[in-house]
Amino acid sequence: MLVAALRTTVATSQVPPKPVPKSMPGMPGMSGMTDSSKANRPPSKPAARRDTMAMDMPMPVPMPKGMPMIPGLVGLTPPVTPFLPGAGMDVKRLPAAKPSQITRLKDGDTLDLSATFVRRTIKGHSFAMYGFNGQVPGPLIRVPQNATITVRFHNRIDLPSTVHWHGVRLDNRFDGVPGLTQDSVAPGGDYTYTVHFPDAGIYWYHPHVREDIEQAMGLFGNMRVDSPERDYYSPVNREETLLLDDLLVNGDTLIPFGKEAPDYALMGRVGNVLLVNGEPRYSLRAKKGEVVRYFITNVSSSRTFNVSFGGAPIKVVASDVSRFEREERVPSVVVAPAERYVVEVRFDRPGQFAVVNAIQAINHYQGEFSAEVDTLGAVTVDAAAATPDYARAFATLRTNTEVSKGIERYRAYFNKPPDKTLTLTVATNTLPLATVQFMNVDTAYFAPVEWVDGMPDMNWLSTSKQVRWILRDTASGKENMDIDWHAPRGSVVKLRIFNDPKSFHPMQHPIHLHGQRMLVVARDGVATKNLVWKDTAIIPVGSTVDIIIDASNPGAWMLHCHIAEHLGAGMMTVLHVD
Ligand SMILES: [Cu+2]
Repeated sequence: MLVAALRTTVATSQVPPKPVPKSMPGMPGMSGMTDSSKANRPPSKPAARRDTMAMDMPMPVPMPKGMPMIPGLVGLTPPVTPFLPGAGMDVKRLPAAKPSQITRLKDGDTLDLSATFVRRTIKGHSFAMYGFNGQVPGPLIRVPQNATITVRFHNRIDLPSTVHWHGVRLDNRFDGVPGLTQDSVAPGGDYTYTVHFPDAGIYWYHPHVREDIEQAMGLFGNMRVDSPERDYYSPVNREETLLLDDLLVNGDTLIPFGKEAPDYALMGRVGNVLLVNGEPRYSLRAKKGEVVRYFITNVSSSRTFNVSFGGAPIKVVASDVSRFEREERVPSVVVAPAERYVVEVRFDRPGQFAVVNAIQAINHYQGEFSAEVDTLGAVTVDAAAATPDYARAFATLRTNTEVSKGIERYRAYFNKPPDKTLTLTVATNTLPLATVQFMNVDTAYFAPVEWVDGMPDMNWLSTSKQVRWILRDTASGKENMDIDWHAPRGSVVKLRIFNDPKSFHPMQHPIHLHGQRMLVVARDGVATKNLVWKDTAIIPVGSTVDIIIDASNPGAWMLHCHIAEHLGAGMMTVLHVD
């Protein structure tokens, strides 16, 4: 195939130009202050910048083994100023990131939440990164259902920021979207949020400013909302929280981000180190027969995970905003960026259970699909039996009739014509010629879901200056923020989303709606048999997905792709619930 031939011929005459070291002017508030005891004070003088830390764009970016860069791309760099948070800081002097700690709050309580610099050591390399309250992941905020808490956010990083309370149907003023519900919080600034939790389940918080940088650098944490019902979930021996992430590392440094605009705009930044709770390896010691309830959140910028537990039986219980109508046994659980799943796993025999991400990779150059298994960690199960023994409860697949009853009044809308239809597509300009030529061939085949980045060079070189990801309103032809979409409060809206496989570079999009809950009622005309309330739904390439929105929470709410770089490349609109 033409492209494969292109790929295997490395031009030796093209020597990458020596990158010009860029200083990083205009990044205010680089305070170097990370001690949490000082977190409430404004930043003082900037940390000294050492010349040896001046930043270069690494050349080339990490490529999969045996895959050289396309000759036409060798020597190119993305048309943005490279930016790495904390460049020039003495990493050794930063406080080491602490693991997430549980913060139990009750109705009326107040939490101080500071975004600061921390030192993270990953596979022997230390990086200046971000954390909330010195922790990565940030504190696990645990609250009773219907609690209202106050969160005093303190921005002590070097970029403007906010906090978005993902999946929480709260008061619109506190949704954390700059330019829509608030101004972004400047470095050194503060903002007070009131967060009300109407729904039980697992949620997460993260900035809504340059997610491609801030989230990737460690600003994320979970909120767990406890139902007052004692048997809301089945009895288990243990509960674990898994935040799935990845990080793009190049030797002993991170690949810089684009200062003015996100790079990796085509596919999003897909890391080459997989992380669970911020660490490259998850481990747990359990007893024979132990049932573990896992609360799983995908906090990565772009990667979709497919998680399983070494053959141990898995029961899927809940997702974003509710439990499922019926519990089901599943071989694995697919989690797109920003989605959550609650699963129960029974480790029924002694031994090692590998926690893996098993996916189908696509090699864009050869047009080949191949199975790939990454180990995320391991559960070591001892011979001693767990007590109590929850084998019987685990074997029971519960029916949550309350969930079905709650959905009943929406069923009349399932088969009506859509109120709104969106097409997902992309527009590009001034991409390198080699990339354009390649894409014209590449689009001849596509994967419904791209699990890995099979074209890191083209992806790296693309920025949101050249790539515009699009939500297009079929009726008006309007795109992204030009769509003027209103729904009366209390209405039920049927939204149909079609992911156009004929676009320049088709890709799956995890579409997230703020402040409301929604049901995925059909995929490609096939009705969903087991419903669950969601706030994020993956739209595979070529698919048509029907969504019912419960537009019950007034305000201006973002609807956007949760791939951080796609959001950064414009893939967003607003639903006004009047
Ligand atoms: Cu997207």
